[in-house]
Amino acid sequence: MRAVAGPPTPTRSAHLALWRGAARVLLDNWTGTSTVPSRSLYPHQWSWDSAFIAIGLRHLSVRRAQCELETLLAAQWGDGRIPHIVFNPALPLSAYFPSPDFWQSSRAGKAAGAPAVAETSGIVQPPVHALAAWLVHRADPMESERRGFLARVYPRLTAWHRYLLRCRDLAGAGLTAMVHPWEAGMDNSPCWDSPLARVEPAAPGTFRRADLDHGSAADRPTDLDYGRYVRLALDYRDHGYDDHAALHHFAVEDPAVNSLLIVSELALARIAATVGADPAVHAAHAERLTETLVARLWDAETGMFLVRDLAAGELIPERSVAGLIPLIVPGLPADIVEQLLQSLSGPHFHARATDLVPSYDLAGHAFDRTRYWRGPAWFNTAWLIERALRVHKRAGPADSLRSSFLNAAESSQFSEYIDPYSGEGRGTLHFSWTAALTLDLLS
Ligand code: 9WN
Repeated sequence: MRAVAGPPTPTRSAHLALWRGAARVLLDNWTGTSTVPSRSLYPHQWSWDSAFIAIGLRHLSVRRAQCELETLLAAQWGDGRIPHIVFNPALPLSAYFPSPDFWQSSRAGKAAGAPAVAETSGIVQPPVHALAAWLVHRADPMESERRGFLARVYPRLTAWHRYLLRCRDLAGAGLTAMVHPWEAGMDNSPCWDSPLARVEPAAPGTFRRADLDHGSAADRPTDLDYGRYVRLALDYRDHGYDDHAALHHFAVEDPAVNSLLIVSELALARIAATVGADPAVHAAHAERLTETLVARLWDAETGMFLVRDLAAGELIPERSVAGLIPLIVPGLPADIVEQLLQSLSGPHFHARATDLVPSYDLAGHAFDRTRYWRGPAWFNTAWLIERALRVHKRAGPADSLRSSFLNAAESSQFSEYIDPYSGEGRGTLHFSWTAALTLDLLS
């Protein structure tokens, strides 16, 4: 399959070097059927990474973007879950931890319908996929239709959302819950500190962290975090990845995950209308989820959404970028939109050096400007907030965020995240979603 850049546009020609650099990252990280987030730190296929990557790849090659999503969907489990990692069988087990022999998906996940053809993890990541599929379709609707792309992915995406809405509505209150910090995609967010404190960590000598071969220990989660991640994943695996049988010592309703589900349900409604299915059911899901998101996770006092800890039955008093991402939901009440916009530009999230939103409260007790999801600003969340600002017709702040994003992507060599005060790149370089979303903002 040949990657072809689309026709030049005025914005793109003004940023030709940046465009080429971003395209180079995606070409280098392409494996033949999908894209690795990073050749060194993350050498397999990740779920929400692939959704963001497809959104950028569509500007290079619509067919490659379709293939990215369909490779991931081919590893979907019978119960509808899309696993957070699909492993490349050609790599040694030492390439990444936890490796396939840890998850044991094809054996331990058999009853839940884990595929026999691929080894995967058993947990999930945020549902950006239907949004990505719709945007990939929109990049070239005729090509998409000719290849039957939407007709093929629609039943799989519907099954995915059904899994999240039925098997993962653990509180029975109408929101989807995440059962592992990796599922929310923001691994060591301070939001997880209190629910994680209840989890007995696995003994340090029982696993080996491959991430520290490639990333700095000061930027990554701690060994204690890892002990707890390992314990939670092993408990889930030992219960056959069965959501009803598992004990779920960690279970949270996350505002970012639920708002991405809403936006993806709205995308699914458009996809349904295009393939001749019923869009009303998806629009109804989106409406109900929006009402429930506000009822269960909105916190007027902080002026943002918070995470709900299901075991404690209460909201976790930590401000993180996950609580601002619901701004992407078009049907939010106007007063909530106003308060979110104020929070975004207020002292907890506006770092002056960059408009890229820090992952955690700048004034928070656990803020750490370099450690992963405890302060650094990430490009995928910036892209979501840029889109959110446009949903609510805030062109000025959206333009400013877009330009900060592009400057930071360029100066940091498409880094994984940046220090929100200095703008310095941190984590791995040539990170795929940073490059992909750069292409999208340039297009
Ligand atoms: C665990 C791949 C993934 C992202 C996550 C990010 C990080 C993995 C890790 O990398 O998580 O899934 O090993 O730290 O937190 O959002 O999808 O880029």
